[in-house]
Amino acid sequence: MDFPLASAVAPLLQVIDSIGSTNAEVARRERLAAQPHGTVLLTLDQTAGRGRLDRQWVAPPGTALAVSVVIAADLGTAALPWLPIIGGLAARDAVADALPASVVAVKWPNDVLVSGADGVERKIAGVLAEFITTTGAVVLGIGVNTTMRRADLPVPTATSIEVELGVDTTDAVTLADRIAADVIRGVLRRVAALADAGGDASGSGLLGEALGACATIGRRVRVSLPGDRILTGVASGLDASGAILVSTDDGATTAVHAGDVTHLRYE
Ligand code: BT5
Repeated sequence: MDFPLASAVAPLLQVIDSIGSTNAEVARRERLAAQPHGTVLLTLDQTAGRGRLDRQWVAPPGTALAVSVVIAADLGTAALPWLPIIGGLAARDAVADALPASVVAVKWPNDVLVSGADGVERKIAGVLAEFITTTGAVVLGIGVNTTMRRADLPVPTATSIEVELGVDTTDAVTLADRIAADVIRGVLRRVAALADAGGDASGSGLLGEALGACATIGRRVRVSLPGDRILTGVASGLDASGAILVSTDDGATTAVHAGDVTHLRYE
């Protein structure tokens, strides 16, 4: 498989025909020896994809891009929560470019959603960031549903570029190459800007960009917090650490650093 566009933007790129999980493999290699910043592993056949919190990321062979990027930049620990957000922003741009007629947005922290003609938001991409304690690098994994057909969608809440375009003639490798190149370029560009700003998300422009691209801001949300706690309120912003600010009905504002957000439609 040829990925000329992705090869041109990744400092080091390996394309693999099939693998359990690109993140697990890049993390395994990183624990053996530190890899250069921008090392990329990608496949169109990931057989044991991982989501957050031990959930699964599922895609039939050849229908989705799985890409993992080694982030070994000098950002400082406080900036690390921004990496999954960077992954989401890069994936959002890549999908928006492939779907110019669609509304594509980020759901905090890092899901990419497409609004269908029926007004329902469906997930087209997800991000998993894994911190490797031995080297301090982060493996940033991004999955994008490219040529999945409607019958292939793993969950009813999913969609793909092909489903949204309404055509089934797309060349899978060409499309995946274009998406991969956009994702890798978008990740490395934002990480470089964050590093240049000394890890300051506001100074690097990242905070402002995330506020603009994140459909969660301004929405009424339900947040499942670790420990089965639920928070309901309006997402009012992001703080400098990348946490989402949720204003609850009692007037309090809580900064949520980790949780699963549901956009509420009718409350
Ligand atoms: C994610 O987790 O969204 C992170 C997905 C990261 C995948 C990439 S691919 C490259 C790298 N290598 C890996 O092994 N992983 C990364 P989370 O927010 O926990 O969402 C998982 C949930 O999304 C599942 O429980 C399903 O409900 C749903 N889901 C599973 N597969 C999906 C798909 N292909 N498209 C949309 N939704 C999916």
